[in-house]
Amino acid sequence: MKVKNNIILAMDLMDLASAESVCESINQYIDTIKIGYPLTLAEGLKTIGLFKENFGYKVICDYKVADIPATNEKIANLTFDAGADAIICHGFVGPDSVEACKASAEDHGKEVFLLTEMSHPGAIRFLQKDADDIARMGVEMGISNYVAPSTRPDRLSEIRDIVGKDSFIISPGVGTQGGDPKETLKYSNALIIGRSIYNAEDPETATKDIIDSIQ
Ligand code: O7E
Repeated sequence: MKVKNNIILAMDLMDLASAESVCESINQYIDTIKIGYPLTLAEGLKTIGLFKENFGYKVICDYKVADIPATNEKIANLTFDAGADAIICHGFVGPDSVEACKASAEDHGKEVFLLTEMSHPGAIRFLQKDADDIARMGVEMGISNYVAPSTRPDRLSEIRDIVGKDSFIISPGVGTQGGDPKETLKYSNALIIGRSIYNAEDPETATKDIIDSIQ
């Protein structure tokens, strides 16, 4: 996936009007948006199509799919049928569950991202122990897109070593959670950024400042 300016907007505002207003102000700088449960549960799956039609964005659906294969397949099919370009699934549920999302993506000609380690402090307790193995599983399965944390560059670097230089990694945790944009892009292909942009007094200036900082 090609991502303009290496920035994916994490749009977690919970009403479409506010979300669209932020998008209008930064539209010239981004072409890829990630939406998750906050906006989808508030406004429905129609948001996927609206971002595509109104802004021409690539839409990554961050539904962190983590169920049995049969249920994962239903969730992924609904997401792709609504127009998503990619879906994010959890890896800890194992290869059969991940395969269900991957197969749905392939059937629709779309992409799947495998979530390895998460960016928040609590991820250290359980997920971190298995994150390398989740990444190795992804490689064995032929997955080429990954999510790994910007808040721990050492871990991000280790996950990059496992998935290889040709894999595509996107990283949340920049800004509000403490991750540094430039440091993150040493190992990652694109930054996932939410509150530092959509909660900024001036989202356009905030976006420009981030772009300047990674030049
Ligand atoms: O901290 P913010 O506001 O910049 O937002 C970060 C976004 O990335 C937000 O949507 C959150 O749900 C998501 N995220 C993390 O913050 N940490 C993770 O480990 C994983 C994600 C995520 O997007 O998961 C799938 C990519």
